[in-house]
Amino acid sequence: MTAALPRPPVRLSAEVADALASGGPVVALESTLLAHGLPRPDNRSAADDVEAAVRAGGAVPATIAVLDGVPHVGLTAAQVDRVCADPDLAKLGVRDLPVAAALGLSGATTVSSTALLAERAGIAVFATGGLGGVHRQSIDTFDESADLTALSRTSLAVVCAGVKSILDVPATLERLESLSVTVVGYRTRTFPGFYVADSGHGLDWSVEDPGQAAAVLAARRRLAPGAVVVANPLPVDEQLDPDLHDRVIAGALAAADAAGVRGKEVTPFVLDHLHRASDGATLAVNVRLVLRNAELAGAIAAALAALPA
Ligand code: PSU
Ligand code: MN
Repeated sequence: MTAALPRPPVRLSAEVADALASGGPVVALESTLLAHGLPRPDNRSAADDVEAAVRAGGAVPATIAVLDGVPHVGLTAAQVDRVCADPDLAKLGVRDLPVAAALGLSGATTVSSTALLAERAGIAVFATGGLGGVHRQSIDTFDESADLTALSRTSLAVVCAGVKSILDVPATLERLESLSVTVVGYRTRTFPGFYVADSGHGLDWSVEDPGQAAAVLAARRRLAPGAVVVANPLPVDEQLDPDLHDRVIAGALAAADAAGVRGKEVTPFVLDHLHRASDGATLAVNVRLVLRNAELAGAIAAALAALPA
């Protein structure tokens, strides 16, 4: 029998290492949404804008990706260039990390793998756009994102605008309950609908400010492993027109079906289809909600750092 398993080497940028060493606020950011969720070249400026939003919220950003087999937590500008420019960059969930590490491969990290690597680095707050979840037709395809089980094991606050609206939202909420993932609305008792403010599904709990979100996370960390999802809706005046939303989503799902797209290609295919079918409207809203989540995550990290130990 082995003693504790060795931890995978995680390379921290100097700024992130300094912030963590002094107990300062840090926010993890995933790279799949940059590499596979947003089109090139817009993804490159979005990457900078997301990091700036974390700073505006009061924390140090730590964008995470695997480069030449090494998980990097906090990227240089040249490393962000690599993530955003390479059309063949792999999409790495948790199960893909050992292969990338052993074979020296590079890839963008999803919510699941970013959460794991962030936790290993000692980061407690994470911002993304929308979580992966249970796909529509999952009864036939068994397609449920590894994000959900990962969040049941990692002790982070994850700020998101709900789950991507291409998914089966009520089924995803049921799975989050089964997995004992804590879910709170940010100033709302309805679960956000990603591109739209309201998914139509209720929540049991809400928090009113970053300090309350930080206190819920601190209590969760004292209790048992598992994430706190902070669901942050877009304001109604910034959401995608709901009629356009329903129309383009139906078209994108039908296109994915017709093209026979399966597995981890589904989410990038559908997001790309939506961006085209809406003439960029979904893209603008997607970037906007990620920026809002990043800023709120920065404020939650700052509030967490200010809590008494
Ligand atoms: N949120 C976005 N855009 C994205 C994603 C989330 O706004 O591209 C990504 C995340 O990285 C998430 C992944 O973990 O989609 C889920 O992919 P899958 O459904 O294949 O598990
Ligand atoms: Mn999937």
